[in-house]
Amino acid sequence: MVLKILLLGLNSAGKTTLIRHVLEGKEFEELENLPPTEGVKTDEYRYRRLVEISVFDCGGQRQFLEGYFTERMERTIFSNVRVFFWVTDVGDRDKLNQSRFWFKQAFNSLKKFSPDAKIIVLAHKYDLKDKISKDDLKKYFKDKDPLQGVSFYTSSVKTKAARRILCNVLNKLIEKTETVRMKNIQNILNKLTKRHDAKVIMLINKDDGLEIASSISPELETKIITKEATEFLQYLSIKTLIYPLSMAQELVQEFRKNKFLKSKSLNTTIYKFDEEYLILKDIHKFVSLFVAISIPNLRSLDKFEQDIAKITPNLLEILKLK
Ligand SMILES: Nc1nc2c(ncn2[C@@H]2O[C@H](COP(=O)(O)OP(=O)(O)OP(=O)(O)O)[C@@H](O)[C@H]2O)c(=O)[nH]1
Ligand SMILES: [Mg+2]
Repeated sequence: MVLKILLLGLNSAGKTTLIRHVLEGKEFEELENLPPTEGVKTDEYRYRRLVEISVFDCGGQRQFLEGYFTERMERTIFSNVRVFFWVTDVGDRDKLNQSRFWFKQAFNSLKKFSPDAKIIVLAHKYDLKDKISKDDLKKYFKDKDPLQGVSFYTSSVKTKAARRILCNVLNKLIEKTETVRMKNIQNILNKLTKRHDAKVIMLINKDDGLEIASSISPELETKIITKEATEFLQYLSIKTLIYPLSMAQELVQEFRKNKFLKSKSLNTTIYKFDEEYLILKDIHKFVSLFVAISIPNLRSLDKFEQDIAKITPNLLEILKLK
């Protein structure tokens, strides 16, 4: 099953930045100065390594927009859409009128070719100080039109709100179709967590940096994620903001002191402080394991690494990477 996502909006609204931020795990600074998108750009992604997503990112310059509604292109663009994002730059009041106009065209085409698509208007660049509020945008877009079933959300690549919104929407879509696979992965991680009394074991998709599944020791579950833990995970390119992962704050502070242990294997990085270890291990070109664990001696670390080697084939099989 491939999920088709359609992104439209006026030029410079932030569509390409937004989608690459979420699905390629890149931060705002890495995405500055992207060239304008020429016509329709399609890309395939593996969201959380669990589902295939086909993104239609449509350049928003006027000459392109006009083309999308011609008989030749309309069907191709607007058919089989699961989620439609209309991206509006909330800092650009002068173009709101145009944005509303083209949104309504797109809305009609969607109703014709993908009547079941989820329709979302993003009040994007919400980090800007001078902006139109989401509620005002909603009023303006709705006008006299009820726009049944259209949801409005604020979004920003700078504040990570964009990642939260897009992931929420995508997670809901895959919740039902991927339940069994997710449960199977979860079970494997839970067993390992229990066996070694680990604090956190997370399986991560390297493309988007997002968690595929995680297992957290019960005593940590109630703690809220700290800012420092978040920063540390970001340093490791793990995007956890949307997950209720908790981490011991002390581990992160200790990490700053830069104690650092080399592992025997090249694809593993181990950070050690006293008896606490943070392990980041690539188990595949596309997948890593992140582990926070307390280990009394190197022998039990060896044992833990052996257990990881044992479960790896199963995990890869469930993720269809074998
Ligand atoms: N402040 C702020 N700027 C953003 C945000 N997202 C994107 N931008 C900026 O908006 C500008 C346009 O971004 P693009 O992603 O190229 O816009 P686009 O909608 O793909 O434009 P076209 O391809 O021409 O349709 C860039 O300078 C981005 O850095 C955001 O969340 N906040
Ligand atoms: Mg673009």
